[in-house]
Amino acid sequence: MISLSNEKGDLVIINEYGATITSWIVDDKEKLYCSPTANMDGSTPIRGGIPLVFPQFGNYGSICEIKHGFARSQLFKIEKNDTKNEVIMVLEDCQQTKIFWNYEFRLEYKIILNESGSLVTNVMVKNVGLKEFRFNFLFHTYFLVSDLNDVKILSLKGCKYFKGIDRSLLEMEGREKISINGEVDSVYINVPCKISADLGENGFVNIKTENLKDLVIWNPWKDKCSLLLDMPNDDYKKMVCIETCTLSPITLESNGGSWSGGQEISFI
Ligand code: TA6
Repeated sequence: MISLSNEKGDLVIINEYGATITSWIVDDKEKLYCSPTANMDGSTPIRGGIPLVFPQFGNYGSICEIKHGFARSQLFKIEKNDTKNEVIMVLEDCQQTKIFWNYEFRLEYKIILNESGSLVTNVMVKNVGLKEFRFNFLFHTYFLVSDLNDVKILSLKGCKYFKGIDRSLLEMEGREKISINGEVDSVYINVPCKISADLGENGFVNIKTENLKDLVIWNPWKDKCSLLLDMPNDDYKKMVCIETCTLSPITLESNGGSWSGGQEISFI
């Protein structure tokens, strides 16, 4: 476990499995949902916090054989952690990753807890092999909410999105404020690089992205939540995932092709 802190006592906790941020406390308040029954030992991806989805989103795109890729349960190495508020973690191809995705890569993940309390997560993916590859990348951020009825996601009016689980229906978002009152699993394409959400008592969040032009909103609601073995049945009421991502696959040429992207999340 790695922890980052700043002068005013804000705190970030990171589990080496998946380099998953499991807790982010700003002004004494937890901002992320992490399931009390999540597995923290790499046996399954951690249910909550900020899991990293790489190299494939869901089961789409025929990129690799594992849902949401493998990065979220692999053990990352700590590359640099010489200041209290910053860490760089790295995942590289190994025998195990090659079973799912036979490419040579380096994924560098930098996490910074700023003095203001904002959380910066930046990723750099490099192709260090002889074959070109394609990938998706996604920050699967679970925000903590105390009353789901109060949640309103803003900034998406006018964006195109795939509605529903089968992702077959492309619609135009007409709502100024998106509320969660049933199962939601929507993939928005080409969203603005500043997204805001009102999480009620849990605060007003701004998400600023770089090179992540798509966005997923997810809440499993009652029925789907009861199927999740690592989450209490009623906990869908305590979370909403707002996932910044790049979904049209990025292609990296062999021998050094690289891509980077990231987000800064801040509460006001
Ligand atoms: O990002 C949304 C989503 O793909 C949903 O369809 C839902 O399955 C969710 O991720 C969680 O997936 P997981 O494999 O963590 O159960």
